[in-house]
Amino acid sequence: MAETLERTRAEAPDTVAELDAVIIGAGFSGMHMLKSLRDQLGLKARVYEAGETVGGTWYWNRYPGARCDSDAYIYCFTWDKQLLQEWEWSERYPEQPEILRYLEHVAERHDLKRDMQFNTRVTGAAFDEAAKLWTVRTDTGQEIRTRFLVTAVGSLSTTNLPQFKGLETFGGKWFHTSSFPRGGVDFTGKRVAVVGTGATAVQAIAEISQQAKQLTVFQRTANYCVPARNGKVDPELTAARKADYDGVIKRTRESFFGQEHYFIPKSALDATPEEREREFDRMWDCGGFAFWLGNYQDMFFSQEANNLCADYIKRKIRRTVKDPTVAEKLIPKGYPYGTKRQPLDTNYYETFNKENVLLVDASTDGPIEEITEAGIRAGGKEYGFDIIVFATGFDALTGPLKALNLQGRGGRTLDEEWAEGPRTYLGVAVAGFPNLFTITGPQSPSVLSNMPVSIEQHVEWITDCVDHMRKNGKALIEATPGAQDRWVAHVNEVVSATLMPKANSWYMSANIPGKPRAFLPYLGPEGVGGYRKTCDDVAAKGYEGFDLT
Ligand code: N01
Repeated sequence: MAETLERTRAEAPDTVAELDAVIIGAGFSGMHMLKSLRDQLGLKARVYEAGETVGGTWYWNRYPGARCDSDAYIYCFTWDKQLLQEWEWSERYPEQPEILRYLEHVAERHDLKRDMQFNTRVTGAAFDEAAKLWTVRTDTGQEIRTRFLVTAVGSLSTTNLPQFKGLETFGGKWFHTSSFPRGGVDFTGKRVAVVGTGATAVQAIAEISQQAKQLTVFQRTANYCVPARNGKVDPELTAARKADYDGVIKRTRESFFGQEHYFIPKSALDATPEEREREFDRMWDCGGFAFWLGNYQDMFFSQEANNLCADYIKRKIRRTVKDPTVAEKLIPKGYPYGTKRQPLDTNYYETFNKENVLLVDASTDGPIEEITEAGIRAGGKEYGFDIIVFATGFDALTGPLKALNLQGRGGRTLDEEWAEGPRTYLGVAVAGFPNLFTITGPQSPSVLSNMPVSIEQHVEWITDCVDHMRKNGKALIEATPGAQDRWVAHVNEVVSATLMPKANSWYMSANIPGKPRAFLPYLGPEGVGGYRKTCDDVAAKGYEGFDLT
C-alpha cells in the first residue's frame, strides 16, 4: 500500500497544473462528471481522490454485510445503455465488493482512470477573484488552477466518531464501519461490541453475530427496521426490466424518490382495518423500501396515519423477538416512523434471539459512560470486549463539504456561511462561491432519493450549464443571494409541513453535538421528479437566480 502510494505520487503531474475542471472524489458522481465534462464537452478535467481507486462510498464502507439498499437494477449508471444490458447483478441488493467491481469495470471500460489521481486528498481551494479561477491544493503538495470546481464527495463520507471518554485506553482493537480494513476483520471467537443501531449497524449486526463468540449491541435509539428480502432476482423479471430500461429510467427520474415505489393515493385513515392490514402485508412481503416509500400518502404528514404504520412494525417486532423484555427495548419510541432513514434488515430482529447476542439499551440499561481498557462501561456496568465496532454514522451532507476548506469571495468559508445550517441554491451552488458545483449537495434531494438518479440529474444539469457558458462566452456563474435565500426558505417550509422535524435524525443534523439543527436534504413537494423540473426551468430561463458574467 505504502509502495503504491509512493509510486502514484511520483507519477503525479506537475506541481502546478492548469485545468478546466477539477472534480473532487471518484465515486459514482465523480466518475460520471469526468465522463461528461471530458468526453461530452472535451474539457481538460481531472479527478482527485483520497482513496487508492474508484468507488467512493463503495471503496470505504467495507464492513460485514455492507450492501446497497436500493434494488440493483436502478442502482447503477444509466448512460451506458449497452452495459445496462450486459451487466448481471448476482442478487437484489449486491454486496459492497460486487458494487466496487462494477465501478472498476465502468472506469476501465470508459478509460476514466487516465484522468484520475488517487491517494490524493484535496486540502483546500480558494477562489481567486482577479483571475476568476479556483486554486486547489492537495496533500501531495500540488496546486491546481481551474475554471470549474465540482465536489463529488458524497453525502455520507465524513465519519462521526463520538468523543467517548477513554477510547485511547482501550486494550483491544476498534474500527469505524466507514473505514474497515481491507481484507476484513476476523471476529471468530471474539467478544465484540457494536455501537449504534442505524442502517449500517442493522446490516452488520446479523453478520457479525454469526462469527463472534459474544456480540453486544449498544443501542441509543431503537429503529424501525423492515425486511430487505434480498435474494436472487427472477430471471424473467430481470429480462423484462432490461427490455424496458428506457421506461425504468423515465419512471425513476420522474418519481418521488428515484425508485419505482409510489404512495398509495389515499389516507391511511380512510382505509378499513382489513384493507390496511392487507396493504401493510403486501408492502412488508415486497421488502426493501416499499413500506417506507410506497405507503399511504399521509404517512409522512399525519401523526395519526403514521401511528398505524408504526404499530404494524411494532407488532412484527414483538412477534419476532422471543424475550419480551428485549422486544420492548427494540420497540422504537418517541419519534414518528420513517423520519429516520429506513434500515433494511436481514434477520436483524431474529439475531436478538441468539444466545450469544446481548442488547444494552441506553434508556433502560444506561448510556455509554466511557471506554475502558477492558471494554465499555454503560449504566454503571463494565462489559469486556476484544473488538469494538463503531457504527455511529457520519457528519452528513455539510461535513464532507466543510472538510474541503473552500474559500469563496473575500476568503469566506463554508463554516462562516453555514454557521446556522446549510445555505445553497438548488443544493448545487452556493452564493459567493462562483463556478463551484456541489453534486448532491445539501438542500438537494440527494440522500432522500436513490442516489444514482440524483447524481445523474446533477451531473447532466452541470454539464449543460458549463456547455451553455462556453457557447455564450460566460466565464463565471454564481448563485445570487436572493435566489439562495428563497431556496433555503422553500426547503425549510416544505419540510416543516411533514413529520421529519420530529426526529433527532442525521437528516435534522441532530447526530453531531453542536451542529445547528437544520434539515439537510430537500424533500420537495413532488420529489426528485419535481426537483428535476425546477432545475430544468431555471436553466430554460437563462439560469434564473444565477449571475452569469
Ligand atoms: O449511521 P446513523 P449509519 N452514543 O447515523 C448511534 C446510509 N447507509 O452509518 O439514533 C451512542 O444512521 C446512533 O444513535 P441515535 C444511510 O443513508 C446506506 O448507520 O443517533 N450511540 C445510531 O444508532 C444511513 O442512514 C446504506 O440515537 C451513538 C448510530 O449510532 C446512513 O448511511 C447502508 C452515538 C448511527 O446511525 C448512515 O447510517 C448503510 C453516541 N454518541 C447505511 N452517536 C446503503 O444502502 C451515534 N450513535 C447504501
